[in-house]
Amino acid sequence: MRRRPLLLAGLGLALAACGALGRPAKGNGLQALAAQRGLTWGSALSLAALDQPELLTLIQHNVGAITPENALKWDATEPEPGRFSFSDADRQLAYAKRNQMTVRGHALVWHRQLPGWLESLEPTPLRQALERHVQHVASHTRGRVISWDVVNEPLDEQGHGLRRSLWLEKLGPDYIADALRWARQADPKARLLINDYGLEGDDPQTARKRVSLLTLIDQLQRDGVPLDGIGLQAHLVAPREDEPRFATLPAFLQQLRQRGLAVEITELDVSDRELPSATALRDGRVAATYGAFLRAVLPEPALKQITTWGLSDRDTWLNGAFPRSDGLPQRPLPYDANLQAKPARSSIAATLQPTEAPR
Ligand code: 9MR
Repeated sequence: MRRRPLLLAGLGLALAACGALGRPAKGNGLQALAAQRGLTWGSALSLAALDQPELLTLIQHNVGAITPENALKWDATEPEPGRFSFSDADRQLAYAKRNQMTVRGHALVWHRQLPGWLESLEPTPLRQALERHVQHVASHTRGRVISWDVVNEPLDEQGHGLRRSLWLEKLGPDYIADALRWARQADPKARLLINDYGLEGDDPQTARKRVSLLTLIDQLQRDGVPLDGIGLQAHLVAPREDEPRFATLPAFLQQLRQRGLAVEITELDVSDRELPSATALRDGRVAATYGAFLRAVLPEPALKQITTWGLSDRDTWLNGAFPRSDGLPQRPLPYDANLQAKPARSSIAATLQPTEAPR
């Protein structure tokens, strides 16, 4: 137990279980297990979930934080210039408050889910629109969002520096520093993050993307830009042949910590799209991938929270984006589409137990 002695961890669990830490930590729910390690366990929350009482029961049992899956994105919050709309987001924030959950804000600046009017703007009005958007949205949620994905997916997918998005093409690289500064002005207490994917594996492309990120961080820090942490989305793929490994991840997390940054796992799921059809085989390999990933990240003291991108397979985005070749629905999350716990859930719970991987 690196962070604190076992006795204190036990006290933390007791406090968490009786709600003294301000978050629900019911019995053997994932939040209760994560709280023993000083971590928060979260899930993305879809709008549809709010109308599914059985799913909500499961969420309340397992989750201490939610991330509105789509309701805080630009197309939802500012569909027309200067006309802001928070009805969906506010329903989700109210749900979190009622259930003593914290909220992750996602996302202030991204290259997707943008309203059409934005894309035709010239650089000067585009920068003004970005400032107004960041200031307005982050002010609206001030005090209700614990951490913000201020800039989402700014890195080039192949690891060649920054992504050539609308933002980079029209505003140049300063849009990242600007957005972080505006977010800090609007909500001084929220943890401000850059969030991206493809940073977890051991392959050369991941290695390049990590260098791009560290280069960006170093530049921002030299310029005194407010940046509190990095979000690793962790959209993982269960490997077909090899055992899942995350051999290089701990050293990368350490590089982030050495820069004074917090780390959050923000969109964890494990795609089974490369695996054969048999359910038991898929579930086993997905579970093993969760276990291996958590064993790599849990010892890292900079880690603050872990969020899965949905809790049950009925919520996953993966069937639309990466359909399996056999047409079967994917099984990437801790619970199946009928809300039954899967081996992934057992693997997560076992790995969170303090005896499994002391930190
Ligand atoms: O889960 C989200 C899905 O409902 C949306 O249709 C999709 C649109 O781009 O975005 C999904 O969430 C993404 C997240 O915002 C950023 N990282 C990748 C996620 C999966 O695509």
